[in-house]
Formats: sequence, C-alpha cells, structure tokens
Amino acid sequence: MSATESQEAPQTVDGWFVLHEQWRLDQNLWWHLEERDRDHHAAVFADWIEAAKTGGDAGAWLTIGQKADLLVIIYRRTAAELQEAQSAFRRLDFHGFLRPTGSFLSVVEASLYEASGIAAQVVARRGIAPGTPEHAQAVAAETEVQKQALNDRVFRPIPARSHVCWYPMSKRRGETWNWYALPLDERRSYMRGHGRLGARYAGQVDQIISGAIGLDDWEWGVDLHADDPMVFKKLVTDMRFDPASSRFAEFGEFLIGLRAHRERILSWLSGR
Ligand code: 76R
Repeated sequence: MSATESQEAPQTVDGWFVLHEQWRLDQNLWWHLEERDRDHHAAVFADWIEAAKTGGDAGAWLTIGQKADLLVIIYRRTAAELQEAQSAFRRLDFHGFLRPTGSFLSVVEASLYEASGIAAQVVARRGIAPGTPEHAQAVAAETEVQKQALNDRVFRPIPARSHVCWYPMSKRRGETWNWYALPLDERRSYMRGHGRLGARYAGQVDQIISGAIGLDDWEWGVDLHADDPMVFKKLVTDMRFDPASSRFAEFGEFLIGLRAHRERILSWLSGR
C-alpha cells in the first residue's frame, strides 16, 4: 500500500440533489383559522407536493414525536432546481403556519468501492489473461457497465414504502479509529462486511445513502424506507455491532415518518 493510495477518496456515482426539511405546525395559528381557509391551504399544499414530483421527486411524511410534525423530501437534478422547489414551497400560504426544525442538503451516492473488483471478476470469468492490454480494456469497459447500473440506481424515485427512518451520520476521526486515515483497501473491506450485513434485509428495506461532505454539517444522510418500522430497529441494531459502524459511525438525530399522500395530508390538516 503506497502513501498516495492510502489517501485515495472512494469514487462515487452521484445522483439526485436532495433536500430534507422538517417542520412543526403552529397549532395555535392553524386551529384558529376558519375551517374553509384551513381546507383551502391544505388542498393547495397537497397539490403542491403532487406537482413537486415533476422534475425529480418529492414526498411528505407525518412524523412522530416532538422533533417535527412534517418531513418533506425533494429530489432534483441540480442544486439550482432544488432551490427553486424550495422557493415555490415558501410561497404557499400553508408554509406560513410551519416552524422550521431542521434541514439537510446532500447528493444521492453509490460508492465505487466494489465496482472495479466486480468488473475484474466478470472479465476473469471470460478467461481473458490478466496483465494483457485486452484485459485492461475489458476491465475498463466492464467498469463502465457497472457505473451505468449504479447511475440508474442513484436516480431512482423515492421508494414507495409506508415508513421512513431518516438520520444524518459521519465517520469517526478519532485518535484510535480514524476512517479517513485508513488505506482504501481497509475501507473497502469494512464496506464489504457492511454491505453483506445490509443484504440480509433485501426486500424489506430500501436504503438511500446521500453524501453531504462539503454540503452540510454531517457527512451522510441515511434514509431507510420500509413498510414495517420494526425493520429500522432491527437493521440499525445489527449495524451497530458491525465494525464499520461500531468503530467508525457517529449519528445525529433520528426521525421517523409515515408517508402522507393527499388523503393523509388532508385528514391531518382538517382534523377530520
Ligand atoms: O452499494 C450497495 O448497496 C452495496 C454496499 C453498500 C455500500 C457501499 C451498502 C449496503 N452501504 C454502502 C455504503 Mn450502507 N447503510 C448505512 C447505514 O446505522 C448505521 O450504522 C449506518 C447507517 C445503514 C443502516 C445502511 C444500510 N452505507 C454506505 C455508506 C457510505 C460509506 C462510504 O462511502 O465510505 C454509509 C454512510 C452507509 C450507511 N447499506 C447497505 C445498508 C443496507 C441495508 C445495505 C444493503 C443494501 C442491499 O444489498 O440492498
């Protein structure tokens, strides 16, 4: 392992710019409105969420606990488009009844820790001798195929699940355990163990990892989407014992939400 190699940042395939925003409803103002005004503002908000799916994706979740009442997640191709969506939301009358309790800006990512290794395996199965120009070319071509598959993944719509578990995290930079001082190979091997553990939950959870280094106060956003919220508890517990997390993970606040399409938004905001 050379010194330059040990400093290598993992390459990523980057997808949607993502904005998480969470709010508390100002109950005093809201419930003192005339019913027809409430219904009107609520309907306009529900329409806006629908319309905001165009150009990326968007969704609303009703959250449990005092950290927030509402979580809104928006996906867009560019930071500028995300800002435009944010401004459109700010212009709604309904927005005036919301009190901010947090936001997070990040970019959906897939890391390429494994892509070149997988490409080398695919090429090896074809029987091309390593060390030859054909081999190098075949590995490069296959790596592109892997990247294209990852590219589709980082531009998927928001998973259609009934619950979300969202939290920010960073990797530790302590004296004993410093993720950023590890050689690439060691990080790859940690992430391989992490990925294998996660794969046990295939079909039960869709995880979206978004990178926020240079964009926000934590290094990643983690969104877990599942129909059974017990899956969050089990999966995150399992991860805590996995070395990639037990040695290196630092966490922010967790927020749990129930996906709110039009009807749930309207019943929440009307009390009916
Ligand atoms: O890309 C892949 O899906 C395969 C391997 C994989 C990578 C590279 C993977 C799989 N993750 C990767 C990267 Mn993950 N992940 C988290 C958390 O709570 C905790 O302890 C940590 C929060 C969970 C719950 C989780 C779940 N993962 C990352 C990274 C970037 C690291 C880097 O680049 O340095 C972070 C911060 C992170 C965090 N991960 C999986 C899961 C699950 C369930 C899987 C399996 C997905 C599947 O096979 O369908």
